[in-house]
Amino acid sequence: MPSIFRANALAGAAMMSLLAATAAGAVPTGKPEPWQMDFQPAVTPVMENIEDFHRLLLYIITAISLFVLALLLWIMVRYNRRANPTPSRTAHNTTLEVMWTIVPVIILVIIAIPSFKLLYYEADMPKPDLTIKAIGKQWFWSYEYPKTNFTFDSLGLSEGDAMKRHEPRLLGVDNVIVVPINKVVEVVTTGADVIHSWAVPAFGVKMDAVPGRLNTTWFKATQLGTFYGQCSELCGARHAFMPIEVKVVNQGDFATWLAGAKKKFAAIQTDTRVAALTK
Ligand SMILES: [Cu+2]
Repeated sequence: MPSIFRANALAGAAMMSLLAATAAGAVPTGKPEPWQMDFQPAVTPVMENIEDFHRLLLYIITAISLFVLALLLWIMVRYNRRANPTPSRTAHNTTLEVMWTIVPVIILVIIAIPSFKLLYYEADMPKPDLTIKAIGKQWFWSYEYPKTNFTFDSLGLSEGDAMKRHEPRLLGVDNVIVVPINKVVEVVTTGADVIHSWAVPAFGVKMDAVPGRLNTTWFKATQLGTFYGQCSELCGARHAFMPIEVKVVNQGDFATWLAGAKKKFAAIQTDTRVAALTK
């Protein structure tokens, strides 16, 4: 084998093993990595299901692409001018036309079934253990823990502060959301000015935060760690500077944090008119 081909084969093999390592559940870092090619590793059941669905689609599109490539190569070799000097004048083939209509329909149905299953799974929230309200503002997030009655603002760190705190650039925040592991966390989103979107890739969560509306999503983190996300709806000049940071801790640490947060952060000021309406 010429050395250039051998080098290519080696590079190919290395790439395949890298992809396999990523697919086979790499250690979650909760943030995007340089040269990352796949999703961030899943840490919630919803994201695991999204990954499964993505893998199914990947197999299907790879098979279709290879099939089309094989057809193209076959036609180029078998039916070029030299190999086939007198071409056939056939214009229709009913069987073939019925087949190339029916087969894609069957493929779409095969995709639709798990797709709807996943949509229902995401939409059907289990009974929440904890509720957090995320309010998108130009350009930061405010969070409320309604059951424990406190609220705080969460601002993206400047580059200097991020470096000092060993936080990733454009992802670290000053006040982190803390949640317990293996608990269903309900996230209620809304916008204070324009539409924002609360998204954390490792959780498989992305929900628009619309002024005048309350949208609901949920996650159940099954691993400890810090997970990052970003506003995912173009909301103005500093859209790129309103990151999301969620720390998943065990129940004991959560209780300690909650006790401290109640003292540190302000009580939620319920608008008396809203309170009267919702009584
Ligand atoms: Cu935004």
